[in-house]
Amino acid sequence: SNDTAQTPASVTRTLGPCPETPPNLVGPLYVGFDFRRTLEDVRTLFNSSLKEGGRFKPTDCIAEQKVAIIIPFRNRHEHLKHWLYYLHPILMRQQVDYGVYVINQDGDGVFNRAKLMNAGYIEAIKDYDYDCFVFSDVDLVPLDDRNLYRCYDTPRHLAVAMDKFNFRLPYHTYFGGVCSMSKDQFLKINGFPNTYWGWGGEDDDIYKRVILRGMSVSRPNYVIGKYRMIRHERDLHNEPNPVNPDKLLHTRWTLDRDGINSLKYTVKAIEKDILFTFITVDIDAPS
Ligand code: UD2
Ligand code: MN
Repeated sequence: SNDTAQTPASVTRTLGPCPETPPNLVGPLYVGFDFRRTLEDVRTLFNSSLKEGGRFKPTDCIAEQKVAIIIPFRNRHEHLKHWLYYLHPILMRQQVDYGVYVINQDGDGVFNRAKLMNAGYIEAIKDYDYDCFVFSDVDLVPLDDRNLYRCYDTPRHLAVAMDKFNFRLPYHTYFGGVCSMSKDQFLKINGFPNTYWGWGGEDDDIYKRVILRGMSVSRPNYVIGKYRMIRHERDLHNEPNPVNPDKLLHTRWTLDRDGINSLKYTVKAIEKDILFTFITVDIDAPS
């Protein structure tokens, strides 16, 4: 007979891989930075879709990559709330298995964006088996959700067309703002330099590392790669450092000893918000 209890379909169905092109993308997006928006508003919006620490994975398919989003940070809460408001739904539509890591520099010594990103890489892989890393400024929001936050055959520069540069690259080898690298690609360049204190140069050093290790840079086109940067003044303790441009002449020789293999920092606190993991690190910054 045929009357044996049937197992519900939801239990037996095994999830397939997510489609190559996420099906629910919308393309160009409206982005505005309403100062009345609060972090609490953003929490209310995404509370039910996220897991503690700003973690998400699609429920209807298996994402091919596990992506850690690393944000170098200090005293930019005003920007973070907008970033979270826009990026969470974009990343969900992109069907990414992801986590958001805000790497907060402790104290008020000189800022070091690249060293914070190195620390973010190490902290993220302690948390989950990530194989792809997207490094993003806190003040950059993509204007098109077809700009996929994932890794490619070569290191990828995602922020190719920013409003502040009239939606063009400021120069051909520009690598600032947002980039992605697989674990292999990141390790191939020994991560990022730890020695660029203050504003400027570190993004060019990273670009040089990629080229010196025989890789090329992949990019979206100028339509898909549009971004808005939240307008801001230069922060305190992040002055342009005049020694940084000169350091770029030596990347070829410093790459092997200044990077993820020489990174030293101390974790002061790890706080899990529903929207992000906030990791405060002491990176031994000069005052
Ligand atoms: C440009 C590049 C950036 C980096 C920087 C030079 C763009 C859009 N970005 O940024 O990738 O190469 O030049 O270092 O052109 N931050 C804090 N608190 C601080 C200082 C910096 O959180 O006190 C973080 C934050 O994520 C910020 C990022 O560091 O977005 C870059 O600093 P910025 O926004 O002041 O520099 P900007 O816009 O000239
Ligand atoms: Mn900025």
